[in-house]
Amino acid sequence: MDSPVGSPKRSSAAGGWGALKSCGKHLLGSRAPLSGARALMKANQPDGFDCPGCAWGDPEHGSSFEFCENGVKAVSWEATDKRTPPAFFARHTVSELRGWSDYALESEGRLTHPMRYDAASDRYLPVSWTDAFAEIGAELRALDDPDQAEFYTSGRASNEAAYLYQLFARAYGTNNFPDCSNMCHEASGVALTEAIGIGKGTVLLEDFERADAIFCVGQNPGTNHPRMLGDLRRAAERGARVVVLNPVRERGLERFADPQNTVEMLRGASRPIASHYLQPRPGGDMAAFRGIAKVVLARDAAAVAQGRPTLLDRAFVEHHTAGYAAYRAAVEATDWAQILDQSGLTRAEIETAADVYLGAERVIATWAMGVTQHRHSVATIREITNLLLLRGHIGRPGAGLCPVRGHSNVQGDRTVGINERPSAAFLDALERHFGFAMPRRHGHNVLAAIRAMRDGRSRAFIALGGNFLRATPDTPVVAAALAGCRLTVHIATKLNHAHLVPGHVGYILPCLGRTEIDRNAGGKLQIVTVEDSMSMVHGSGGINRPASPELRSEIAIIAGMAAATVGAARIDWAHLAEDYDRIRDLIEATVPGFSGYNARVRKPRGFMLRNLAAERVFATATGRANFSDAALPAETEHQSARGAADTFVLQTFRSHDQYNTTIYGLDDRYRGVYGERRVVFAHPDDLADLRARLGERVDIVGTHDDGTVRRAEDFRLVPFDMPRGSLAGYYPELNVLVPLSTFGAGSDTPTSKSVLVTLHAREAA
Ligand SMILES: Nc1nc2c(c(=O)[nH]1)N[C@H]1C(S)=C(S)[C@@H](COP(=O)(O)OP(=O)(O)OC[C@H]3O[C@@H](n4cnc5c(=O)[nH]c(N)nc54)[C@H](O)[C@@H]3O)O[C@H]1N2
Ligand SMILES: Nc1nc2c(c(=O)[nH]1)N[C@H]1C(S)=C(S)[C@@H](COP(=O)(O)OP(=O)(O)OC[C@H]3O[C@@H](n4cnc5c(=O)[nH]c(N)nc54)[C@H](O)[C@@H]3O)O[C@H]1N2
Ligand SMILES: [Mo]
Repeated sequence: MDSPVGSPKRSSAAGGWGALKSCGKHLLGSRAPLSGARALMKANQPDGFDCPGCAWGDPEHGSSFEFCENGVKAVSWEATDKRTPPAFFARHTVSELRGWSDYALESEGRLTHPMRYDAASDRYLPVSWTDAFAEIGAELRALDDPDQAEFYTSGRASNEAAYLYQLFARAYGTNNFPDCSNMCHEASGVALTEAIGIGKGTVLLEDFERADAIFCVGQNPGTNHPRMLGDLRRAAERGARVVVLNPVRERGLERFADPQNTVEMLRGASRPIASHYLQPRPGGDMAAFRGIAKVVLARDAAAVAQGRPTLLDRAFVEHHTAGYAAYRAAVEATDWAQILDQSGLTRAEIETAADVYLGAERVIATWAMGVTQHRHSVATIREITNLLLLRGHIGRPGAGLCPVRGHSNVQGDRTVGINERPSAAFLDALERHFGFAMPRRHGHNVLAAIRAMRDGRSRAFIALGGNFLRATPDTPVVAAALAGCRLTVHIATKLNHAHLVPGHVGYILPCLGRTEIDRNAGGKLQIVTVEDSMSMVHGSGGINRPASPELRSEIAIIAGMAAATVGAARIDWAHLAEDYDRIRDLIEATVPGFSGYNARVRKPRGFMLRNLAAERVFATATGRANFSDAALPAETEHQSARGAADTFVLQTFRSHDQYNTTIYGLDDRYRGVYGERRVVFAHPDDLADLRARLGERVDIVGTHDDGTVRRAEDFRLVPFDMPRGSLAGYYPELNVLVPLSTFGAGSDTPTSKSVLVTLHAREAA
């Protein structure tokens, strides 16, 4: 039987009853119906915890329960009553567990005890916290140079944990902070810092209530930021235009039934979201935005020539920007043939998008991984920014730039100092406050850390959460790099594959999750804080009983390792871990924007960090917002694929049932895939041809020529509404195909959305 093409039931919308049914299933399936349901009522509430799902902002009136199917999955996955205790590790060798799927490993439930790898029995054995800290400290002290240690952060860590972690690593002597954001929104941080002087977005949630046009580029909010759909939908209902750019037809962006709207749910009604759905070729967004700008500038020139008023915000361009003339020249020099070929859009589609842009008083542009994970991502984000600058769509209500962040606190972790290239000002502030010298050498990001471990230059790997093995490119290389380390330490809630390639000395240290109650020895409840995509900082306190009495908070674990490594003479780590208010006082003293921190985070919605760009103060070298006059890439991956026989450009994205490397289930409901993950989506015409030549199931082979053979085996072909010559499939399974040697210019982000591959018939078994 043929698989469904595109959305399985064209009429059915995203959200709706499917979402409700799925929530029930996940609550029951995680065996956490009670704690899970109780926890949900407290998600994103003033007195509850920040949802460990996405980084979308919380509504102003935090009293109404914001419903989100994938938030339910994130919460119930953590609040499960399944456990992975020492007895589990006694039953299974590490070699055996390496054969398990990501899904099977995490399905075992929460880790309960600190564990140390025992090479003789190839098992993890329980260990005391005291012994663990002592050995980790001794191992770190024994390295020749602190720069031989890597301190990885995953973006779920709270501000307090992240701050203490960077303080530990810097007191130890290194700036090696590979961070999940290196694989995520790094290009946004780099591009926006160059363009507007701050590596963050400039809009608030309220701005979505006032925008006339929203360009939603390269993201799939129906799955990855479901609460954003509510804001897009309300905007669409008011008559705002929502212009989607996505090579793939994502159902959540087409229609959405709000599960929080009882009337709608009973009527089975749903509302359209996108007013315009453009399907560029992969990597074609820079060309698409260049095309829109070309139309805008041509119309402006015509208007001015005819004596009509300019279409641009001349005052803004003149007083607040630099580089306009060079940009205008670059746009004029870009030829339409290249714009149309790279973008894959028609001239008419681009003209229509320009009409929407010109017809709007207030424009917001949002984007995520479809934009950031290409070679020319920084240039693409600069081009999106260029377009907004032309009519002054920054620093006024209802308008601005909105990179939609991934992990719930990835933005906050950066704010409080997780940065391999810290500013001199930040290091100066730390030195003034703590009275000792901070390391000044720039450290490693993710790719540099992998190379250093691979080549034996780095010998210790510490992870504050995450799954470094499965989230990174070239999985076998990273496995060998981790296993070759002298020391590996994973602070984690659940077992994953990164834990199964231990170094010579290997630890798993289990921690409290965000949903759990965290009390200090004196019984005082502790809260942590996080920053969302809109730079709002707010408190988060757990409500569930900890999964095991042995668990410690991330902060307590970092403090324990720090004391054992660098001693307590300069910093009293235990004292800080005793009361997180003390860590917040340190943040306030050393990071700008946090004055009155402890009082302000206890207000219902927290507080907004000052965002100068949103006030039209641009902290760039020119003191203005900078246009970029970059040329289009000489060739996009899609163009090079067409030049090579049988070659496709493959993107790796998320299914509806996963959170990054955490797999909640095997369905991808909005794309009509059930019970499997080894699928590869293709245009129906490409697929018919491939099927005729190769059969139902194929192997995927990377063609990037750097001497490494990359092969992912046994994927089922599924037809989908997407451009010819492109393919799509799920991360992390396809990370074996993503090369370490291709990355974004200026961002070093792996090119997870544009991998060159060929497809092959399955070799007869
Ligand atoms: N439930 C859930 N929520 C999550 C996550 C999760 O895994 N599950 N992950 C979190 C994290 S860390 C992040 S970073 C975000 C990720 O959020 P998204 O960026 O939405 O994640 P992806 O699934 O990678 O989807 C990328 C989208 O970009 C499109 N795309 C691919 N290539 C191109 C291109 O060249 N141009 C354009 N215009 N579009 C393209 C794809 O078709 C797809 O729709 O979500 C966060 N929230
Ligand atoms: N091919 C491809 N690769 C990608 C991407 C892609 O789109 N395509 N996306 C990239 C992106 S955007 C990102 S952000 C990265 C994600 O990379 P990571 O952040 O490293 O990966 P996660 O899957 O989010 O980490 C999951 C693990 O975190 C641990 N964990 C969960 N909750 C907690 C907690 O509260 N505390 C602690 N200490 N640990 C916890 C659990 O043990 C769980 O197994 O992957 C990147 N990799
Ligand atoms: Mo991310």
